[in-house]
Amino acid sequence: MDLDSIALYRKMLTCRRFEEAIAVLWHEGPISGEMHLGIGEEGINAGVLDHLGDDDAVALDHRGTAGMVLRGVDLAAIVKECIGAADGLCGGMGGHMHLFSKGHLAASSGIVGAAGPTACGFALAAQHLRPGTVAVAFFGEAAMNQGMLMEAMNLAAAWELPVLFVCRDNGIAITTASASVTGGDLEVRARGLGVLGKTVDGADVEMVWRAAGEMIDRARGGRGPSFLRATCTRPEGHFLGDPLIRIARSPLAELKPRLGPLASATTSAGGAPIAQRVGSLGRIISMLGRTARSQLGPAHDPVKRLRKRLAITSDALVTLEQEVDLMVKGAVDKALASVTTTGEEASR
Ligand SMILES: Cc1ncc(C[n+]2csc(CCOP(=O)(O)OP(=O)(O)O)c2C)c(N)n1
Repeated sequence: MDLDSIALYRKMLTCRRFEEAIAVLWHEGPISGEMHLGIGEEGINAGVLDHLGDDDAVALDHRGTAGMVLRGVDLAAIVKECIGAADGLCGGMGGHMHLFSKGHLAASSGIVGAAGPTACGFALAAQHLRPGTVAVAFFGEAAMNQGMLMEAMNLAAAWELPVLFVCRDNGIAITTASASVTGGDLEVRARGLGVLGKTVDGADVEMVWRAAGEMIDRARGGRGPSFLRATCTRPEGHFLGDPLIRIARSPLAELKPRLGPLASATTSAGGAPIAQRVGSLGRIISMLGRTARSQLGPAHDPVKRLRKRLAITSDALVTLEQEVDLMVKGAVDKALASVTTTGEEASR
């Protein structure tokens, strides 16, 4: 298969616009609860999933909305699911963290690390029932410290399962710097289990596409599992409304109402020794600085980066972008126009 950068751009932009539309619905109220989006990860999602055919399978995590979009799941059904509508993708009972489509062989789970065993199940079925097909697991770097994912990678190597493990590494698990709780190098860890490992810049979709293509071809040919670690940054942070990102974006406005409570917590009698409290404050401030530097830079945006490199006339680019905007808007409008009952109400 040849690399088609324009087609990849269309896919990435569709994910970006769709997730931006979901964010608007979350801010305006129709979608409630935590919302984890993959804005900033489009290069990884599109670069990997571009290689899959209809009979291949995908296991996603709590950030699986874009994966579902790229598998061709109906956008309006996803919107309705996020809203909790009875006619959503999963009857309105799963929400954005538990999107599932049997027809697309795509399943997600909010349990960190669960994509590993799920993908192994898909890959075992592929090995026996659909030779030549593969399974892909997507997860964050924090999942690499979950036992079940390590067990899944071990079994995948022992049974030579046709599976690709894709680790989207943004360096932070909610508010924990992953380096502070992770031993060694993840690529080396995968190799230690007998799984081929490679690291790429996840903001460079063409680099992801090439690496994933080799690994998926290898799996299709019966040569076993691989692990692709793709670095990325997420301007929205862990979830919409992420306080770390809000403070990193506008420290003065956000910190002002917090200064009083922080000062009294640092100086009040009792509790941890003062030195320890001051040390904790220092760690919070350095975490904010690191977040601002690492997550918010324009250079990390995979969509903008590819757009600059496209060999396309400006008229054709405008047309492509208008088509994507219209398609996403049409799907969201369609979903909103027909929402009546929530899944919860229907099940009562
Ligand atoms: C087994 C399990 N432990 C803890 C959680 C709570 N939790 C939800 S997301 C998350 C961090 C995940 O970080 P990572 O895997 O790196 O993915 P990211 O959110 O950065 O994409 C945690 C700890 C969970 N959902 N499941």
